[in-house]
Amino acid sequence: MTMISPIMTRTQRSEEVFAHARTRMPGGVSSPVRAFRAVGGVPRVIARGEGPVLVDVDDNTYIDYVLSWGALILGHADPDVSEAVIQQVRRGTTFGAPTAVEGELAEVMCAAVPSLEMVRFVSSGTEATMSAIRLARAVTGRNRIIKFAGCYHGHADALLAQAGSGIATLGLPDSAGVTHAATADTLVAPYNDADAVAGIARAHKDQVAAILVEPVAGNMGFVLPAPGFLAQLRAIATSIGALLIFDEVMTGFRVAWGGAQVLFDIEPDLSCFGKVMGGGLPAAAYGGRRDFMMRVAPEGPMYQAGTLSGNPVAMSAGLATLHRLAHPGTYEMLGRLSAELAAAVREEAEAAGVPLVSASLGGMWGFFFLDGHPANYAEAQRASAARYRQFFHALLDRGVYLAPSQFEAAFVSTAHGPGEIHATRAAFRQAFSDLRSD
Ligand code: KE4
Repeated sequence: MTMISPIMTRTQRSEEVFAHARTRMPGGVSSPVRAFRAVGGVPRVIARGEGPVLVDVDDNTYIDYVLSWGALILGHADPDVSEAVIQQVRRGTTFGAPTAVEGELAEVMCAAVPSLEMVRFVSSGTEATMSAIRLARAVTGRNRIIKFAGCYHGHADALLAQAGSGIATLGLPDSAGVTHAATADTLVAPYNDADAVAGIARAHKDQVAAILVEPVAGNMGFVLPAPGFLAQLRAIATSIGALLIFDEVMTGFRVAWGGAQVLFDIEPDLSCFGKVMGGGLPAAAYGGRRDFMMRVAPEGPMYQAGTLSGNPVAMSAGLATLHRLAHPGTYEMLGRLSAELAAAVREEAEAAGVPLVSASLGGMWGFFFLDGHPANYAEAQRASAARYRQFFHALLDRGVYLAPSQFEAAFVSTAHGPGEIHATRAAFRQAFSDLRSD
């Protein structure tokens, strides 16, 4: 059982290491969210992970609900995954040539996900979604992509688009360096608004190559699809001859063995995976129907490649992870843990008189400082960032590590148990007491 550390003041070593990092890396980080800009304070420099726990360079201990943004569904340094990686490293890390383990992982994924007949491995979720939309354009001969405000699909130019004024207008660049041309074919609709998508589809119907969606949103905070939303997207895509692409980089093997598409009984035309299926190493994939995937080079005209795609170390980590997840009862256990955490934060907030809604699905959960569940990004943005910031630090000081941004989801692992849940509920209670006294 993880003991909650007392209120912590020790961040000296993190500050020293991070100060140097900032001299050589923008923001001192390899990915922006890690810099704590949304919550302020000192990003904790992590020394090691053990099961459900992180330990930072000042030897502070945290129960981890970020789990490398969902990748570590078995927890940190899982013995089976570590052994599989070590064994492979001893045989060589990468050959730039076919290996048996790629086909083994592809077989497990295609057996688990009914819509998958073939997959192509890549090294990041960004590559997976970027390639999936290229494939959709190759298959349909069309250019336009419909995505949803608040859904994040990696940093490919075409997907760094924000909603233009009015729903049916084309996307506007959402990052410096992204050109108008790059987002000119990206249409942005509100999440959970199938009528808006139908409107866009009517306006652009024979130009739309794909509808790209996170089947459960995890990048605007944790937002579930409204009943029927995903089925409506399926029907709209079919009606206009566009492909439906499920970005399951976060939800794949996280909310259920076969991903959100199995939970919601929707068959997308293409799917993207990452995080969990890489077992904590850089691996991702896109896949779908055989006739679509046979358009991918070298079988077909759509080019996509990668030096370390399918490298045997990441494949071994992913295969070891999925073998463990296939055990009966795993997702029921993960679902219980997430539901207990969602209930705990809601109950402690209620006891403290703080408006808060929470939800969970499989190994994912989340909450908002709102008095009603948000259906989309605009509603999620109404949640108090200041209150999240206070809550985040009150928990961090008590040894509970949530995402340093309210527009993220929280996760659990098979390494979390009743002790961690009990300690986390206690930290919630104390943190709400801090909020009340502020
Ligand atoms: P990567 O390129 O970061 O491997 O995957 C991009 C991606 C694609 N699709 C979905 C649904 C995703 O959630 C992600 C990446 N998720 C973020 C967390 N919100 C990764 C953390 C980060 O950017 O540092």
